[in-house]
This record gives sequence, structure tokens and C-alpha cells, in this order.
Amino acid sequence: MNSLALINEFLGQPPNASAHGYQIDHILEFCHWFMGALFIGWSTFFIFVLIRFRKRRQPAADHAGVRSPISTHLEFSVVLIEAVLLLGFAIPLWAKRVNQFPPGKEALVVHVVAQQFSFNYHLPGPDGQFGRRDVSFVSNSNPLGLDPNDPAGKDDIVTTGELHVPVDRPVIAELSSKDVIHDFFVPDMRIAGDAIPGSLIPIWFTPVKTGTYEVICGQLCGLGHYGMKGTLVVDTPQDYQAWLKERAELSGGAHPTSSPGAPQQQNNPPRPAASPSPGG
Ligand SMILES: [Cu+2]
Repeated sequence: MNSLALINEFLGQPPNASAHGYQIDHILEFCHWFMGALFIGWSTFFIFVLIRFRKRRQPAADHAGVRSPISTHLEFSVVLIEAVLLLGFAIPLWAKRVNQFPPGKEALVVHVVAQQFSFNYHLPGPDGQFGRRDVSFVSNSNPLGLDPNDPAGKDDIVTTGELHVPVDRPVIAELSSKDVIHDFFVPDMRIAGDAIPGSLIPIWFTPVKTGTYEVICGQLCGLGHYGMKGTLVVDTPQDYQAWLKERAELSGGAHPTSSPGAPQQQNNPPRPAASPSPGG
């Protein structure tokens, strides 16, 4: 945080909780201050022009126009500052976000599967292998369509609404969707990415503060969009292990299978699903 953080706070930005977030904040702060300066500058110029070139003082039109080079200099300075913003800050930061992913071993990889109107999370379990998913297995008890015959999927963890991650470890979230376009947006982590049916879109961030943060859908995805919220809990490594153990025990018994007695809710027909089925 620096003194410029005032404007971000004023606009309701929650405090940053990720390793890269301060860079995003820095660009936002700079852009807001720069736009504020431009607004005041151009407004002042506009008022000056209204007075200076009023009809009473200037009864006849002057076809030569402005002779002073000052407006050219001003325009050039604005272009220069915007070029520095774009080439010096925005593009390098964006390139880093999309090209320099942390190595798979170091990072926690989680599949985020959005649907109307919740986020599902798929974790590979102790074997580190994601089980196969297929649309044909999707049911109320198996929201992600995990293949019950795939041994890699036996220990997988599937949760809805709440995801836990350990602090200070990079998280790679691979986004996809079962129905329409959603957007996995975690404002405190300064990260957002579209979840698009038929695509796997990876995004990454490193949480640096433990706590509970809000996950929201950032794309208008239907009537229930306003309620499409979830929770991201950043745990200490010990708490994270405890959560993993708890989830593993929970899904151990009631693991998604095609058990014949599984109750089907009549008011919740299966939606057309187009979830990709990434192997391992
Ligand atoms: Cu949504």
C-alpha cells in the first residue's frame, strides 16, 4: 500500500490478498489519478474556451484557428503517458499473468466448473490425478460427471460453493462451464477469468493472506446470476490438510456413482451439459 491507495479504497476495492495484486492496484490507482487530472485539465480548458471565444468578443469567425503549438504539446503528452501505461505496465503485467504460470508440481491445480448458478470444484485427491469426467455421467449426485469406472477418480474431491486453498502456494484454476458463459471472479485476489463451455481456461494466483473471501460470477449468466456466489477460504497449511481429510472422508462414502437407489429430484432436470473431460 502506498499513499495513492486512497482512490482504490474510495471506490470500494477490497484490500488485496494475492502476491501479484499490488501491481493491478498500482495500475488502477495510476489510471484513476491520471483520468482525474485529465478531467480537471480538459474541463478547465473547455471553460476557458467558452469564455475566451465568446461571440461578443469574437464576432467574426477566424478561419486560421489556433496558432500556438501548446495544444499539440498537450495532446502529445497525453499520448506519451498512455503509451507508457500500456507498454510499460499493462502489457508486461498481462504477459506475465498469461505466460509465466508456476510449475505444475509447485502449484495447486483445481478444476472450477461453473453452472447456473454455482461454482463446483474438482480436486485430484492424494494421487494427484484428476479422474475422467464425461457428460453422460452427470446427475444430481454427480454434478461433474466423474467416471465411476476410472481408478484415478476414486479419491477425487468434488465440492460446490466453497473451496479451500493453502496460503502462500500458487493456485492454478482451470475454468470451464456446464451451460453458459460464467466468470470466476475473486476480487480480493485480483483475479477473474471467463468459464466457457467446451474450453479449459487456466488462471493463477498466489494467496498471501489467510481468510475468507467472496467468489462471484462476473458475467450476466441468467436470472439467478445475482445469487451466483461462493467462498474461497485461504487456510494455513495445517488447516488445509485438515479440510482435505474432511472432504476425502465425506466423499469417500458418498462418492459420485451410478448407484441405482440415488434419488432424483423431479424439479431439477439435468441441464444440457458441455463440460470438457480432461484426462489426468
Ligand atoms: Cu454465472
